[in-house]
Amino acid sequence: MKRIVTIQDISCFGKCSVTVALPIISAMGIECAILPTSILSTHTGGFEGFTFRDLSDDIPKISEHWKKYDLSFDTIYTGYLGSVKQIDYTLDFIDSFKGDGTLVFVDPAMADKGKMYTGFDMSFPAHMARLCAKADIIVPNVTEASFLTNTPYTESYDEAHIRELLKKLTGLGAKKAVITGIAFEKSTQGAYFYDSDTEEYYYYKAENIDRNFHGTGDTFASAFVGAVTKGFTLKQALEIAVNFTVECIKATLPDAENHKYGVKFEECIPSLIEKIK
Ligand code: PXL
Repeated sequence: MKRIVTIQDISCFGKCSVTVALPIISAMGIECAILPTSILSTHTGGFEGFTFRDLSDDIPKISEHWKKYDLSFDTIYTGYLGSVKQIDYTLDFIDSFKGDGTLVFVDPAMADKGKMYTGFDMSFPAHMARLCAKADIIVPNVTEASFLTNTPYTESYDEAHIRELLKKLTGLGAKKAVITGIAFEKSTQGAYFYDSDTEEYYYYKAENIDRNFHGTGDTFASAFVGAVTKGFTLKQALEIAVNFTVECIKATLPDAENHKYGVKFEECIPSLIEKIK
């Protein structure tokens, strides 16, 4: 059985990060170890007065303990990291645990819709870029891709702009980059992939549902990293993850007013299992 370790926060309510990654990756038949970086009462996207317990100093302690047992991981998957210190500890973790065949997968979760998430300023993307430099695959949204590459964020764009962003992203150091949430027209949305080794681009789109739900980036990233870890090609993995994310959004539409609670991915897990058979 393959084994992933995911390094990100636990948001106790409002499905995202670990509470999305762990069930999705487990359902795909992959062991999922967690390295929680902080515990929040809720995520930071729309809840007032959330608590934040910083677990940064536990990261090296957990890592030291794991080293004693020679633990190894097929994939290291990082998501939301709450501070520069957490990024630095995550870089140390990668140095310690990246073996020959280890895939380093970075979701630079820090911004959306042209804005940094609550709690971050514009000095943060340069630090996240240092983490992206150590990755094999990165999966930013358009805002994150713009901030990581010092490119002015624009709400609308054409294909040439996205390809340029993808080239700049791989210039940070990761060989492969995917930009999520790409819509060139109102009716479709998808993810755009670039492999700098083969200079190949691939865009996979599906139906665009014009509602915003929290945690869709984490839903996509978890299904994508799971499929890649299982050995699907990147194109296949992209299709699996895009289709799964759209299904999760559709399942949540009847409860759209609670968009900040996250998507109802649980109802779509049987379908995800079918997709990877
Ligand atoms: O889904 C990304 C995410 C993860 N963790 C926390 C967040 C967010 C986005 O807002 O606030 C704590």
